[in-house]
Amino acid sequence: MDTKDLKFDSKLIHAGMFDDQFGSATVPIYQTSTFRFKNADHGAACFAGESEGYIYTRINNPTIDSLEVLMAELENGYRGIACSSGMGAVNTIYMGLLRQGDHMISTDAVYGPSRIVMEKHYSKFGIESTYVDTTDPANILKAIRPNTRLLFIETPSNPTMGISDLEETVQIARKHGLITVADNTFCSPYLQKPLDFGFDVVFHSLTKFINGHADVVGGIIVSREKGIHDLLRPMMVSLGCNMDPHQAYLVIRGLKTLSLRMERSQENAMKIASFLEEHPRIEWVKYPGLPSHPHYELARSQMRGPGAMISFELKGGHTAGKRLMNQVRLCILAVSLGGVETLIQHPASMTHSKLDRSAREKAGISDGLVRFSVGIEDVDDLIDDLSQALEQV
Ligand code: LCS
Repeated sequence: MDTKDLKFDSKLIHAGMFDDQFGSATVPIYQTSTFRFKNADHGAACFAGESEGYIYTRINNPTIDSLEVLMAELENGYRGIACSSGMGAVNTIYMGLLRQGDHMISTDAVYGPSRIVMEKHYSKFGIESTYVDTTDPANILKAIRPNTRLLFIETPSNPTMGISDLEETVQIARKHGLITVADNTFCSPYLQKPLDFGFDVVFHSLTKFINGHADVVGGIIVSREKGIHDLLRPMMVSLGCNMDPHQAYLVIRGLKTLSLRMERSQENAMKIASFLEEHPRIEWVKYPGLPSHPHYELARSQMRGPGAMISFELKGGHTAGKRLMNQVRLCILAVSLGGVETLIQHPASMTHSKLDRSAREKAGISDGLVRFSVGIEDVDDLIDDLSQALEQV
């Protein structure tokens, strides 16, 4: 069935599905590493790209294909490339789009490892990078050099919740011939579609909202056009960071409830952010759904909703934050995000601990910042848990 013209929620259920010989209603798991050719000529034709047959699961597999088609439809892109993790997607993008002597501009508060791998490892191969606060387009303009090739932004940023202007970023990039990439992990395509704003590439850690059940690690890249897809696809295959068919099946299953989960968790997040903002033990709260957020209007204009991620700091900084994290009972003290369960973590000592302190401080990741990923539990229970924990701080 052609699902291209269906609405988003119908695509979640039906896009990427294909007919098989048994009439399966859900995508079967093709748990096979390799595929039998009909004969030697067929094998040669598959390798030559002259036949559509499957070859080997690192290269292609029907279950993984299904997820790639589904994600491309949700992001309004050409085609997806599923990866073993979000970092697999990041490295496929860096390796596929950058050459020796190139320069990349990125958001200073990106997910820590996306920055660490660039600064520590790609620099060894002559690739330069500059990390700036991309919420101000003037900073992007100032950072552009003659060898700048890639503009890699994360919005909202992890963990500072900064919002970069998608439209303006694309305008700057087009004027200077830069390829644009957006990490859409905090939003999922339910809340934000960077390709619709003209971005060349969007990617996700599927581990988060898209799978949504804290039981899979995965990543996906969706390109707007065939040209960039054709650069990235062979790179993923060569790096060997392909997704596994069972992983793909679980993500497809998780995706069916994306809209329901996003709606419920952002409704909970709005109530929790308001509760925290009014609490006497809280210094500040950053949540795009609160009018106090510095980019509240921009978030409203480019996101369908404010999402389920909140950053805040307690009065008493890190010491107080540590006490809070040790006192919560229902909320789980763990990294990752975007699952049905509420998680709390401390970026400076956990997800962003490998960045040096000065880079963290410059990016707004204070030692006292606590990050909260709101799940779909009953919000009253979550607020009760936070209240009792805050009382003991
Ligand atoms: N991009 C963002 C925005 C992320 O938050 C993460 C993981 C990645 C990429 C990498 O994806 P992965 O390889 O883990 O699938 N973020 C994590 C976090 O904030 N806590 O634990 C992992």
